[in-house]
Parts: sequence; structure tokens; C-alpha cells
Amino acid sequence: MRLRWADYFKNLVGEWWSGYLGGAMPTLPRLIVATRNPHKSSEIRAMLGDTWEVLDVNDFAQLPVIEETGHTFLENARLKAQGISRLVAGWVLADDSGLEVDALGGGPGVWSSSFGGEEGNHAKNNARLVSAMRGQAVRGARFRCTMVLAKAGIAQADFCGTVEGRITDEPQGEGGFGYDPLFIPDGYQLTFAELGQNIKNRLSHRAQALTQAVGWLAGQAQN
Ligand code: ITT
Repeated sequence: MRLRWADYFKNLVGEWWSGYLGGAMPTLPRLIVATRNPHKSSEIRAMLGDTWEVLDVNDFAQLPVIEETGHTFLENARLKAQGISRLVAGWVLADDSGLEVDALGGGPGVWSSSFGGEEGNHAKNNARLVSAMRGQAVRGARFRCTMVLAKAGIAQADFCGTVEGRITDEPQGEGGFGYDPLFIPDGYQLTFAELGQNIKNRLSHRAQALTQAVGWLAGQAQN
């Protein structure tokens, strides 16, 4: 989708302009998450509390879908961060993440989102994982997350997080998203979907990468 100049201008100036017109300047620094997955941005929003205003690409008019043509989490996170930060003002954070399963040779990995045959269909992804793991004695797995911070189309820094665990036989729990009902983190007996947001957001691959990213941003603000 081509971005019209009017949309480009609106994205760049955004709420700063409407806040100015209304006499109320925004007080929180703004972080734009280069994701179309609202679960990712809501986890990031919950983890940052009231320290950042967190938006994602769904909050902006007509931002294009960035093709994820990379073969690593870092390549895809860079593509998303750079692509979106060319079109919006301020700090852009991209998250590329996925599940690596030992019995599947580290798959689905970078292709976690489309493992079940349909991009972003978590039910199909989980059904395929359950059937691929049936009868498997080796249950080890990990979630990985790579985050990239970019500004004005240039990637500035990247951060990684990993959480080790194991895959259950059947989905358990209603919380979280994606593969959470099938993943038990090390040290626990319940899946991420059963443990709930507070515990997941203390342990997760995303939490680890985000802690480093906001630490790095705090350092930038002081320079
Ligand atoms: P964006 O590219 O728009 O950010 P996406 O969901 O397609 O959204 P990825 O390409 O990074 O993002 O794929 C991540 C997939 O990995 C995600 O769709 C889930 O299937 C899985 N995943 C990543 N983090 C997860 C988590 O915390 N819990 C459960 N599944 C997760």
C-alpha cells in the first residue's frame, strides 16, 4: 500500500500536533512498536506501565506491511524497525520472536507465526505443534525474542531475550497468546497461559529484551 503525503505528515506529527492545538502537550515519551500483533504491544505496554506511551502500527493511518524476508530474528526485527521508522517520528521498537523446539531441530523458529500454514493463526500453529510432538520424549524448547530500536530509518541497537522450557502434550490455560498454552517455562509446572500475564512478563524472552532496550533508551536520554 502506498502512503499518501497527507498520511505521512499525520504520522510524523501525530498526536503532538493535536495535543498542541488542544493546549495539552503529551508528557510521556512515546515508543512505537512496529508490530501488527496486538498481544505483543499489550505485553510491552503492561511491562512499561506508565513510563512510556506505547503505540503500535495499528494506531497509525495506512502504514504498509513490512515483508519479513530475513532468515534470522535479527534480520526481520531490523526490517520492521527500519521500515516503520522511516514513516513515523520518534523511537520505533520492533520485536521478532518465536519458539525453537529441540525435537524439531530448532523449528519453527523464525517461521513460528505461519507454522500451521496460515500467517498469525495461533490455533493452527498449536494444532500442528501438538501433532508434531505426539510421542516425542524430547520436550525441550525456548522462546527467543530479538528487539531492534530504530529512528529515522536507521537501526540503532538490538537486544535479545531467551526463556527455556518444555512443550506440553496438549494446550493448557487461556491466558497469553500464540504458543503460550503449550509452553512450560523452566522452574514451573504450569504453562505461560496458566501462569498469567504478571508471571510471564517477569520471565519472558520479551521481558528480557525489553528491559535491556529501555535501559539503553534511558542512557540515550541522559547523553
Ligand atoms: P509482527 O511481525 O507484526 O510483530 P507476528 O506475530 O507475526 O507479528 P513474528 O513474526 O515475530 O510476529 O512471529 C512471532 C510468532 O512467534 C508469534 O506469532 C507466535 O506464534 C510466536 N510467539 C512469539 N512470542 C510469543 C509469546 O510470547 N507467546 C507465544 N507465542 C509467541
